[in-house]
Amino acid sequence: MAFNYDKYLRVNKMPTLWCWGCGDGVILKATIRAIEKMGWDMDNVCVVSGIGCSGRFSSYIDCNTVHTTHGRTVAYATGVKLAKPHANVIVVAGDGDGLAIGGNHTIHGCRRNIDLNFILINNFIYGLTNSQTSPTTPRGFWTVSQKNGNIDPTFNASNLAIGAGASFVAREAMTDPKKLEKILVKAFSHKGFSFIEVLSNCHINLGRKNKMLSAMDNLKWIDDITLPLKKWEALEDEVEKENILPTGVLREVEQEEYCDMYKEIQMAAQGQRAKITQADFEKKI
Ligand SMILES: Cc1ncc(C[n+]2csc(CCOP(=O)(O)OP(=O)(O)O)c2C)c(N)n1
Repeated sequence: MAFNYDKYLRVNKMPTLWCWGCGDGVILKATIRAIEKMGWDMDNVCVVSGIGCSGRFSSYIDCNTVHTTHGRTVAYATGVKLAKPHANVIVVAGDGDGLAIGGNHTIHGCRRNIDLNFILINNFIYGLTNSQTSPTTPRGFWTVSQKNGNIDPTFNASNLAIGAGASFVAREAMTDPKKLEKILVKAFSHKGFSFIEVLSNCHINLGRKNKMLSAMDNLKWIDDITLPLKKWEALEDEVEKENILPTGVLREVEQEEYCDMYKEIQMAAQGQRAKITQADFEKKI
């Protein structure tokens, strides 16, 4: 039977503003399918997204949504999760939103290990604003801000998340939506900060300006620069290894979760307050 996406979408907002062939739609569908697999009640799901093409995520999915300011997704989502620890919170950010202007928030979300599901849509460029260099733009690529080719070294986003302490880190390409759905289910099932780097295409603002003339060329390029983790580990040539991105679960560990620790502090503080009598209070002043 055909999957009923309408149940999860704000159909009155359709069609989306995304360009034809954009990976964002594939990622939205994979996310919805993963939510269905989790059996989550949409009234208990909150999607927080930033600014950018990826930021439109929260406009189209039908649940509690926050379309926040550029780069501030993790800050808002942290507030939501602390206020409603039982909510399932999904954060969606582009590589510019999550690694440039919001890079600071991202690393501290990872460090705190707060139970958020952070989907970083890495299309290697600032898509919405027409092709400025992002922290993941490959070296040598044409961008509107570096017309002679990008000279900035690139971030390996997943390695950054591992370094910052995220307890679940995975990378997958949207070229394989079924695999992506499975990884999202794993990430959603994990307690702690789940960082999922999803490689996606932007054939309009990255591809066609860098000799990938169609969406398919851009997707093929993504497949060319990725390998499943086991195959990547078996690569012997170190230079090749450095230029290929491994996909799959890259880190999965159990670590103390932030809301749990926060709850303990809250309870301790309330207990202390209960012990203070009116007489103590009067004595102090
Ligand atoms: C404070 C602030 N600075 C800059 C902008 C302009 N701006 C909007 S989206 C964007 C970049 C989006 O790129 P990315 O996060 O990679 O998302 P994509 O559009 O590729 O999904 C920028 C610079 C803004 N809206 N707010």
